[in-house]
Amino acid sequence: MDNLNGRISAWALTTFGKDFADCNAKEKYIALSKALMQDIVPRWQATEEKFEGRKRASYLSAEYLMGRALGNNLINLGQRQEVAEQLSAMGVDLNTVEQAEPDAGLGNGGLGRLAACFLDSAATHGYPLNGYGIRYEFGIFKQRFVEGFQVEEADNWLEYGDPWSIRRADEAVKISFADGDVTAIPYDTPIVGYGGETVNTLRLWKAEPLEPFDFEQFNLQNYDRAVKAKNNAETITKVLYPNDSNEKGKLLRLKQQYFFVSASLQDLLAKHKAAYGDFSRFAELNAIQLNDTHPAVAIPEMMRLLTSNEGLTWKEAWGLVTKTFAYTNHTILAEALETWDIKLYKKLLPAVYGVILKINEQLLRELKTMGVPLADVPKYEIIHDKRIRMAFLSIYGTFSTNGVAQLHTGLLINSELKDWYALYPERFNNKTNGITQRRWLLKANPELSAFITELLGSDRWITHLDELRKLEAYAEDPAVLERFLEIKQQKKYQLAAHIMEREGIEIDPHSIYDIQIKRLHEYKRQLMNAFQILDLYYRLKKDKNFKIVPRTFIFGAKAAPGYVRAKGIIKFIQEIKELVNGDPDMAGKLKVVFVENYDVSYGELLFPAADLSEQISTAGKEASGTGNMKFMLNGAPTIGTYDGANIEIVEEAGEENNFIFGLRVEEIEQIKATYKPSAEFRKAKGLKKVVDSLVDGTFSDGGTGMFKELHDALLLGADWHAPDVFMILKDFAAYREAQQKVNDAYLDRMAWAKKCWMNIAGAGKFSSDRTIKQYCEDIWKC
Ligand code: GL9
Repeated sequence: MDNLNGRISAWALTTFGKDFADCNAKEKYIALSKALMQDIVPRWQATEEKFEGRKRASYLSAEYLMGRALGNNLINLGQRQEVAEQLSAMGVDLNTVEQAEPDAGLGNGGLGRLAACFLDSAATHGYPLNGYGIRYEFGIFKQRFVEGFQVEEADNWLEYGDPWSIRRADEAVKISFADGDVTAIPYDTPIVGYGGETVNTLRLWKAEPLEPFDFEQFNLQNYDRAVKAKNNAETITKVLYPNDSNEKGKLLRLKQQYFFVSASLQDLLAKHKAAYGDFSRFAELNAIQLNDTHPAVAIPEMMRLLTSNEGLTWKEAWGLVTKTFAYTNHTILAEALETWDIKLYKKLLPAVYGVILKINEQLLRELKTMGVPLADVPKYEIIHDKRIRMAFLSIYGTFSTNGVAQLHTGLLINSELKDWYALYPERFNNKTNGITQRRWLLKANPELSAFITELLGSDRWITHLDELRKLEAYAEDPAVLERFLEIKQQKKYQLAAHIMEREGIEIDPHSIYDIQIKRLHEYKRQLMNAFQILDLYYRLKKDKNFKIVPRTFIFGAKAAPGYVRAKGIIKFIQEIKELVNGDPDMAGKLKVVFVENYDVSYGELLFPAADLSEQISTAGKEASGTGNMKFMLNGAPTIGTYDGANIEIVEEAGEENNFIFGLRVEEIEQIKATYKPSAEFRKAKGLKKVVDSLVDGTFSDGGTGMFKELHDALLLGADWHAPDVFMILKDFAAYREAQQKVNDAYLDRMAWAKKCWMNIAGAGKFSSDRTIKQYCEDIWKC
């Protein structure tokens, strides 16, 4: 970077009132990032020019789980090495500065992180894709453990300011709710593609009052009332709803959805109109992707804007909407399919509700002309039982509906949405998820990256991940496998040091690192993993001659604050951790770690260090998964079920290089009506003892009753649900056996290394570059 010293000094001086040398790490991070922005903004402006007049895609998403930006931007600009050296000459360590950046955690998990990977891939490959979303003042909560219980704290990520975003007050728009109007202020963040050629935009909206405060009330000394409108407005974008998959009936959540959707559409329409005068070319020049149903209100809102504000006829507007919008479905969990009580819509968005009614009426007419029998009509109604079915609105109002892995799309077509598939088969398609190799290999694992580049004689894999297939040629090469194992060992040492520092737990760097990191959810079956660990503990206790390869089980997971059962599972794992780690007999054999506050940055340390990737969801429940791909790319075999993208992963890497077990979707379908968990309980070795531990006094849940509740949910059922709906007890024996196979396979060092290597070689398909190219070519046509 030209004149780095001068630039960062100037930023330190004018932002913090001190010399760069006197700044703390957070301030140094801000000064350096601001200096970097001076290089980024001109490229950003040039990109804007480059794409003028071309078709653009807009990604509408309530979540973007970006993580840190500094290291990523330095890498994508090709400046990391140079800047590190320049800083080092000033006595400053770049790593320390990078780590001072707070994660931008504006998402819950996979869905938000997918959006972040997509932005990186689109910018890298020169696709005109911009993101639209919400600038939450507080992102996903910070997790702390107090006596093994999860406690949530506010994530004040903006405390020192955000050097990457630019507030554009001149492009503010007005958003109207029945209870008052607010202003939406855009904050633009540059998305720098690898190579720095294309810089796209992530535009996040912040809610503010129309007037900063009410002077009249202030003069009357009614200070609370003077700022009431301000507080009401700012509440809209105050905090991310910390829920995985579902959020039921919250007025504020509806406000958030409508707020960012209306702002984004107004923005797109105004810009188009300014350039072209009318909307006759809008669909030709715009594609809008709905990231799940969270932004589905875009469909009626666009109709409203075009018909009421722009004077288009209903028919013209509908044609335009259904040529512009496309929808991605990310889950088939019944409780996650969003519906809204019509009362909320009527109260908050009466005009939009009126449009939804009309859309529903139009659908019913269309069903009639298509010859759908009257008896089948209720199956399709968008408004049904006094609720709005957002997935149905999304399918009907778009030209494309996609699932996120082959199995998932198949389930949508054949069961979950089969009625809609019968109506519009041409709308349905699959786009298997992917991840960006720039963050998840190049940045997170520079050691392995350098080795791959050396072997391939080129770094083309950084933008063309299929190149990894050529690594298969080295799968039997002992020198190559040795080098791989050395690198893996290095990453394991690094993680061990971090875990020592952050969690205060010493782990054996030569043990198997067996890692399950993802949101805490019953269907992901962290509880089954916990049972298996406890079973292993009891077996080791009972039989002193039972030999295993030392194993470190690592968990990372946040539970939605209101999800009591998930919190009970966290506490249960923590209790097992205390038992195992506190038992001297387990030294050199078993260790359990639950990392606090698992987030994107922690993930960057965990994925590269893993020996085993836990992907053990109940078949049919995990739409895709993307963590599974991050492990694979870093050379960790999967122990997992035939679910989501796991199926495609073993297709690419070879079943013999992974540990697949358990019931398949079809088998579950067959047995679920007659399934009796208590029978399994008696049959499967070791199972009774570990399940009983929930209620026999082995552990304490601090008197909360959580463990008894977990136990009963498995054996008796609860909340009108059948017992053990996620078939933990049914799959336990198969899982235990698969874990034994892992142990045995690990004993053969070279054979193990080969499995890891074949996973890396097969990871090419799972680049989000491939996914985004498919969206571009098949859906957006941009
Ligand atoms: C999810 C699915 O559950 C995952 O299987 C999928 O990989 C991602 C991205 O497509 O989407 N859907 C969903 O609601 N979440 C997902 O992770 N949940 C969160 O993001 C918390």
